[in-house]
Amino acid sequence: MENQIESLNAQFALTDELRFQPGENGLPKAQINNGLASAEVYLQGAHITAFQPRGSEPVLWMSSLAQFQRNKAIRGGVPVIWPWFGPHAIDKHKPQHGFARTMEWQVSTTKTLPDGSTLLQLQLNDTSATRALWPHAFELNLTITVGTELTIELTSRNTGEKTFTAGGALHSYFAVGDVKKIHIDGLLGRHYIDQLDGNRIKQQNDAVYIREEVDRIYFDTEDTCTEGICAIFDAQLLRQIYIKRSGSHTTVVWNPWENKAKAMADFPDGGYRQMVCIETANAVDDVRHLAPGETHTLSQIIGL
Ligand code: TA6
Repeated sequence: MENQIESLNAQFALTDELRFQPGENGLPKAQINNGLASAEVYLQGAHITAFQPRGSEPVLWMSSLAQFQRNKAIRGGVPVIWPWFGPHAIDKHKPQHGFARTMEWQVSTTKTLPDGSTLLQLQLNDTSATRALWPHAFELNLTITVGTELTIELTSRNTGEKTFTAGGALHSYFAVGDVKKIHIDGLLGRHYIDQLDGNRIKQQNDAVYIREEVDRIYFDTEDTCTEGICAIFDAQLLRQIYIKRSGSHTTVVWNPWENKAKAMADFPDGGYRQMVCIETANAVDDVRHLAPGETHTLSQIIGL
């Protein structure tokens, strides 16, 4: 572990701005601190676990019971979901939400940008372990830019000989003061699949309020958030978190509420009050079909 950290810092550290160090449970992470913001990214899953613009409260929610076990999903932050969203369509024994979030990614680039932001790029390629789960050759790049905004770009490339179909999501957990005192704009008029009511299709006729368990996949939301603001209005923290997305026609909104929170070992019982997930996704019919050599980029820009 120490050699890995030393080698990473020798190759990729940026003086006083980006360094690698052992994180929770010794898992390697990048610690980013620049004049604009701070952030943390674990190599396991290319998992962003913190983002905090200077002078603001943390933007992402992390579970206090997150387990940071090798090859296990980390609860909170921004899990990278790929190459399928939700349970595997055929084999329920395959990991929920795919394998990208539990594999160790490689660092490919670090850079200080002219505006003072910090860029970190991580890469995941197919291995015998991934091919055993999903029989395709791929290159996955996650490009993270930490500045006054957090920009996350997940680019998948088909490096094989046959077309593949991939879904995914940037499964972002946002920190709120009290979920009962927020509302979410940007989804008005959109239809959604209510995963808690027999996958019935419903229409959003108001802002989104969270007063019970919510698990919805909004669709035909292409550019919803860039046309208007897809945003969390937080009356307790007196702030608005906006989310702009591209490469996605589906947006997932999730809050486990009390019972589901209690049922998850890595989720504190009352934690549902301080978080909401708004996920930029390629889910359901929005999966992407990539021919050999083709790429797709799913991206999310988060700001205050
Ligand atoms: O965010 C939507 C969702 O698919 C929910 O149904 C819930 O399962 C959540 O993801 C968390 O999934 P995870 O596998 O991280 O526990």
